Amino acid sequence: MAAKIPEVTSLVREAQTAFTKTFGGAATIAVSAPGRVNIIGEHTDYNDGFVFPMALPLVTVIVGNKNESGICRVQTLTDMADRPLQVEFEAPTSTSQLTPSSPAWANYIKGVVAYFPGIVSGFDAVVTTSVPLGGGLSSSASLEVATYTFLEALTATKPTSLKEKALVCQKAEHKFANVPCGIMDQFISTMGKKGNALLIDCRSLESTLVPLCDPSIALVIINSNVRHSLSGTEYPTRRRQCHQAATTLGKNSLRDATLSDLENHKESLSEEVYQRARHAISEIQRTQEAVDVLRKKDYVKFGKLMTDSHNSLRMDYEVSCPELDQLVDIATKCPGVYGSRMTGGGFGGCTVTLVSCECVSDLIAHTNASYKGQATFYVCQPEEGAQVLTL
Ligand code: GAF
Repeated sequence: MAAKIPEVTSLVREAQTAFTKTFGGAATIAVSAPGRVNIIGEHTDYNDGFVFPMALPLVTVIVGNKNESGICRVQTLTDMADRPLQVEFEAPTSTSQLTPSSPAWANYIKGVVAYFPGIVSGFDAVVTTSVPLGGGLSSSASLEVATYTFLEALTATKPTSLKEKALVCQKAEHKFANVPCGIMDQFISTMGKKGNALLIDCRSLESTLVPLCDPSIALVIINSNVRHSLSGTEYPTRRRQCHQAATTLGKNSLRDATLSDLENHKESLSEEVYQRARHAISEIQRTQEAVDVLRKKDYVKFGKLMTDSHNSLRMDYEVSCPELDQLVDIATKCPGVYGSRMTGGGFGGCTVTLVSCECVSDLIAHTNASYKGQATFYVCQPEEGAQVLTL
């Protein structure tokens, strides 16, 4: 069976109850920011390429209030590996600068507080989330964007643009979590639109809504429940290899390169760097082609491009893992499945599968029967980006 996704209102209620218990009184501000699934265009954002994510009904919620103490006090209801689950830090002033410290979960919040373009005085807040942690569905970005949205409501400061908001959240992740991520996750969590996926040009930061509301198809997200993390060396190494390939090809980024440019420089690149570049260049092309065929409702071609993307991530980019490969393998053998791929940074987390609507339960049954681990299933429609909620 597909997992039941908690209603936003029930997350808010749970956070409100905890707020009253911990801080007293009732929170007057509530915000939410979604996780995302990337449908195609993986490891292309930091190559100035295209990505095609949608916002999920899985969200991070923050409720809270201003306080008069100059201290920011935050409690999380999520059972994080790193403790404590409640932190306090001084609101930044010219004399107190924030720096990352333990516990790690609080750094995503501190980073956004540090770079927020308004004056943050003290606040009390409770955070909760339905985005699975380490599931490759952007729990980190949803926490950053929820924090920014909370601070907007707290201080009545609006960003000059939603792009600026996404960029501040990305900077928080770079500087406070030490992950040199691209812009995709913060962008979609900020700008997602119900009923639409978003084709994002990660060079110009222009985006195009692509309606995704055909009742004959479904996108099924399958969590391998293998925890992934971007904080190791693999992600930065991939980024560096792409940069190295672009430099050798005489390009600003791999967005400007073609596969024949790559072939012409093959001798000057190590086999590994050549493969990384082949993934990035072909994936940027695949993403544009995929959106073209999706607009024509050619799900067969779209699905093939999804599966090609997975194979490229597996063989050339080497960011998949046996569990994700097994899930894709099972899915692509199921009747009614158009295509399937890993989604997000890789090394664990989720797959995304495009399947004809009437075959969803067969896909779930086949996966449960054959997958070596314990999978979780989400059948999702595209949702709105971050919002202030009415209490
Ligand atoms: C992670 C990063 F945060 C994104 O910026 C993106 O690079 C993705 O991995 C891979 O496509 O989610």
